[in-house]
Amino acid sequence: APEDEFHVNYLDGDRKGIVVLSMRRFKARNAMGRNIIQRFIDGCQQIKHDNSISVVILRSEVPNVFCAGADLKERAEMNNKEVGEFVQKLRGSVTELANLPMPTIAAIDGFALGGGLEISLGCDMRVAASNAKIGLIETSLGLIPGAGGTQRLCRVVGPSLAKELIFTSRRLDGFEARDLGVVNHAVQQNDAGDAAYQRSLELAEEILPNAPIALRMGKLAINRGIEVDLDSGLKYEEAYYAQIIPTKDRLEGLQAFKEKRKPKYQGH
Ligand code: CO8
Repeated sequence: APEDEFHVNYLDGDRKGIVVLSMRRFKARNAMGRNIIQRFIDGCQQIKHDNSISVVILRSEVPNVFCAGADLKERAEMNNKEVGEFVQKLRGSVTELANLPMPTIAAIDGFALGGGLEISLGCDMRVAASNAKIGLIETSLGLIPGAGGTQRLCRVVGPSLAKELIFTSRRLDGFEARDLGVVNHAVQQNDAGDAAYQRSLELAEEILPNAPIALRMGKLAINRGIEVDLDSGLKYEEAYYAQIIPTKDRLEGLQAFKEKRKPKYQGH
C-alpha cells in the first residue's frame, strides 16, 4: 500500500524519546515520487509538536540504498508545470525535515545520490556505512542540486569543497565522506546492512538523557546563528537561553546535580 512507503516509529523501553522515520519504497529504491514525498511531509508534521520526542533518526529499510533521489520516471511523465510543482514539493519535504525542532540524524546505509543526499543534508547529523555512495551527482544529469544541496552542503563543508563535489559529481564512500566532513561518523557495514542505523541509535542514545527543550533551543540558536554576524548570533543565543530559564527541567538539572543523581527530564 502507498502508505507503507514511509513509516513513523516511536521506540520504547530504554529508547523511549527516539523516533525513527523509515523510507521503505522498496521497488524504486526510495526514489522520491509524489506519494512518498507526501508521506514524508505528513510524518514530519505529525511529530514536530511532540515534546516527548528528544531525537529523530531518518533511515531506509531498503537494502543497500538510503535514497536514489528524485523519481526520474515519474518526472519524465510530467509536463513543465507539473515538474515545477513536483520539485517544489520535494524542496518542501526537505524544508519540513530541516525545520523539525529536535535533533535529527540521517543513517546512510547505502546509496545517497542527488536528492537522496539532499534529504540527508536536511538532518543535523549524518552517519554513513562503508558501502555508502554519497554524492550530489546532478551536474552529470544536466541539473544542479534543487532540494537545498547547493546551500546546505556549503554550510556543512564550506564553499570550495562543496563546489568541487558538485562540479565533479563525485561519489564518496562512507569513510571518504567522513574524512571530508560530509558525514559525522562512518562505520564498517555489517551483514544485516544496517551499521549506519545501529551507529545512529548509539548517537541518539547519547543525546536522549539530555533535556528536550535545551536540545531544541540549542538547535535553534545554532541554526539561526550561522546565518548572521557574530553579534547578532550571540543575541539569538541570549534569547533562546532566556526561554530555558522558566522550565522545570532547568530546575531538575540543578536539583539532580545537588543530589548527585542523574536528572530525569520531562520536556517542560
Ligand atoms: N527514479 C525512479 N526510479 C528509480 C530511481 C530513480 N531515481 N532509482 C532507481 N529506480 C528504479 C529503477 O528504475 C529500477 O526499476 P525497475 O525495477 O522497474 O527497472 C529499480 O528502481 C531498481 O533500480 P536498480 O536496478 O538500478 O537498483 P540497484 O540496486 O542496482 O541500484 C541505484 C540502485 C544505484 C540507486 C540505482 O538505481 C541508481 O543509480 N539510480 C539513479 C540514481 C540517481 O541518478 N539519482 C539522482 C536522481 S536526480 C536527483 O535526485 C536530483 C534531484 C534534484 C532535486 C529535485 C528538485 C527538488
